[in-house]
Amino acid sequence: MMVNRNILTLDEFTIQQLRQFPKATGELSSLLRDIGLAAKRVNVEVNKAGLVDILGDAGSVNVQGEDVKKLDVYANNHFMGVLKHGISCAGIGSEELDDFVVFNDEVSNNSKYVVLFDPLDGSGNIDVNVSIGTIFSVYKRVSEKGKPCVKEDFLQPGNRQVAAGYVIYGSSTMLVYATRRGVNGFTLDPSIGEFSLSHPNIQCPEYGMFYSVNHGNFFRYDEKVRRYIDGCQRKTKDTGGPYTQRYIGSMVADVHRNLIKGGIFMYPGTVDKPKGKLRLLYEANPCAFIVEVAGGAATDGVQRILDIQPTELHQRTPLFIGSKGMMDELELYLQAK
Ligand code: AHM
Ligand code: MG
Repeated sequence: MMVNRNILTLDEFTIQQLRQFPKATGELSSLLRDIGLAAKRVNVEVNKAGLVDILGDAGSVNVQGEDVKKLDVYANNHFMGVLKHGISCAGIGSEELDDFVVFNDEVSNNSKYVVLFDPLDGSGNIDVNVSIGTIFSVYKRVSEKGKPCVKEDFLQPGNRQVAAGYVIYGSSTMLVYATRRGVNGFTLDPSIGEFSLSHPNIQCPEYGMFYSVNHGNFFRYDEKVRRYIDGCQRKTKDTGGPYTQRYIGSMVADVHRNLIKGGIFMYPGTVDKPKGKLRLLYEANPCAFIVEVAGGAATDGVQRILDIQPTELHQRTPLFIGSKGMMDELELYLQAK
């Protein structure tokens, strides 16, 4: 098979970016390469999950009170291990762990960044061969270099993210990441085992045809949200509708589709869970950062996701995210009396 040498691998791309900033230390590039490596290893396990005894519950319950799947544990340990042995990360926070982890060795204490991640999002889909993902978020630490990282490093608002991204383990495996300079997507090329730049400079279309929401919760949503969903269905061809409903149950996959094709994803609060289900630090913030850099928007229904000051590692937030034009339209419904 001919290999297209014009296509950059993730490593080549990060090095190319680095070369444009001769004063940069290369720590972020190295961090992204570490994440790419962990993603490739997790991908191998995800692909053979049906064959080996790795499906199903690991028999424990995570800090959110949900069953932990074996693959979640594997992904969590893998991302944590790779970051610990790298040279750029002082500590991590994970959706699967109660508390943040301080690496606390000489190299790590001198590292610039902390990473927060959801090792395997959409884990309810593991057993049925539907796309799942990893989501990550990178912050420059606020604590003093040379010392172990501290909780404040992890409780920064999303607008302080230096980079964020996700990996989709789907029909093909992709890594998408954003820095303030842009969003780029890399598809894993199995013939060389490398993530290769397939979606340079991703821009989220201003409008799209998709709305993604769990309709099963419809009668538990606030009336304004219900009116908006109703509006999505009532739109006529003249008004650019009706929108098509698509909901995978893996946020990464839903957000990815809407990022590429245009659309809106919602996980609103419900009567019984006013803050919804999704976690601010591990799910909402990284996705909001990526979508905003690509030209879209993300709110909790009242304020911009990225401006929320976190108070707890595992806090939840309602989430509305997607194409700018559709988010503006949603806001009209949410602000209506
Ligand atoms: P998880 O991190 O436990 O997998 O939960 C997050 C997932 C999201 O990927 C998805 O959008 C949502 O939960 C689906 O939840 P629901 O089944 O309530 O619609
Ligand atoms: Mg999750």
